[in-house]
Amino acid sequence: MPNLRDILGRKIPAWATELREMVNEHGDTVVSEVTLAQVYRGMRGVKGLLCNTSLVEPEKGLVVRGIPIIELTERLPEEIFFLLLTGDLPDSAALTKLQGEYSERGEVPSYVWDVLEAMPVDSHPMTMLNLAILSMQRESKFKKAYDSGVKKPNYWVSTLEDALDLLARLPEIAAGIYRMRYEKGPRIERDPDLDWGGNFARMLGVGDDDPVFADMIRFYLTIHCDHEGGNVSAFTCHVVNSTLSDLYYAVSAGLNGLAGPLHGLANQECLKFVLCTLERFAGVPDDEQLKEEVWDTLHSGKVIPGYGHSVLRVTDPRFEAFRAFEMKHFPEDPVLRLVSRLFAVVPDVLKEHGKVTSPWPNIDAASGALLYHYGMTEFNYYTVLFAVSRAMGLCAQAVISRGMMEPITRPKSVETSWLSDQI
Ligand code: NMX
Ligand code: MLT
Repeated sequence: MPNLRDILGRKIPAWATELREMVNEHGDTVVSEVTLAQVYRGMRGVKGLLCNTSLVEPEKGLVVRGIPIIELTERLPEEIFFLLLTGDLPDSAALTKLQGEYSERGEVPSYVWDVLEAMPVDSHPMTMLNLAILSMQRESKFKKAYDSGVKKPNYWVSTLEDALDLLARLPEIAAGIYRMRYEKGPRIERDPDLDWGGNFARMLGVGDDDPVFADMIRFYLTIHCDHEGGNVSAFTCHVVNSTLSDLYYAVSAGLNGLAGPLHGLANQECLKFVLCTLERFAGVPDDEQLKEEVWDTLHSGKVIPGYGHSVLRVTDPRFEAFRAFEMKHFPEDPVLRLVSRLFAVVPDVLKEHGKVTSPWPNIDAASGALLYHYGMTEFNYYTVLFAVSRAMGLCAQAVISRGMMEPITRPKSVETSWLSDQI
């Protein structure tokens, strides 16, 4: 039965050749222009990056290898990783093979726990996760292969090895952080016969073995998998990977970006906002009170977490998928009811406010309600769950980028005086 390495071994050379021929023949074709405003505004909309794992369409949202995310929500995260990497969903034999790889590689080295235990007890869980990842850098198979002189067309092979090792271990590390950081008792051992998400749910020790909780974790891991190449975590990972740093460096760099409140940390900020509002009004406020609350937040100079997006111009389909899951399983939950009321109120307020390009909710507006419902009330942990999932996209992008033999990323910067000379 072919494994991922065999499958990619057939596909990657063909992808790389196609790209190289296109660049050789049409390298001077102009594909994007840059305005002066875009130089300042975070290169928004500039098409200057290659990413084949997924695409975010402003009016449609995330499309993974041609498939809208909404059609993938019942797939296992392992299937999604396979899809991101190869462009195809695995058949059951290929899925079993990948799950077997995870199972074989899943043991977390004991020094990782030593590192985590040595950290101050109030460390943010994202700091713990990233330090755990970095601590394993010494095991990088890419680093060893590079040092022993492996050739460029084969860089992706040991990068894939690193990706599989890292992804196999992440659920146990992330669950261990949850139990350690919030004093939930000893770590729970993984079950080598369980799937990646099911094992994560088991090791968190939440949800009293409720099968819906495990399904929720699988769903959560599937839906946060990737969001093309330009978001901060993917872009950062790509840049670091392009220096031939190994995946441990590159993924932790990317996830450090995810830990910002304008990116993945927005899920924690959103739940914090919801809980503060529930507390202030001793329950779900009416829409007028809520409007006032949203205006107060805006007037204080803060953003409304979970709303707005740099690319999307519609409600994020991932938000809709979360809401559908929540409405199906626990429609009466007060946190969820407030998330619904915010959805009814915030877009109009943001439109009236007049600053935001897109007033619609993104994934982070809904994801925390689910976790909270299951008793995961420690909202500063939520970005770790996002990170475990997003590591799939970062890893898949990095493997393919190595396969395509992309050079070091190095755009040109300019001075303000140069900009003013262009006017
Ligand atoms: N609340 C208040 N102001 C906002 C919001 C918001 N939710 N969204 C954008 N703005 C402001 C933004 O700060 C900017 O102000 P200024 O001109 O003073 O700098 C202005 O509106 C224009 O920004 P946009 O062009 O609409 O958005 P941009 O592409 O710069 O930023 C986000 C996109 C997602 C960073 C921004 O919408 C935001 O800060 N949202 C809240 C945080 C959030 O939900 N982040 C999660 C994104 C998804 N993820 O998981 O990573
Ligand atoms: C993401 O999932 O990475 C976010 O929606 C942010 C983005 O795409 O810019």
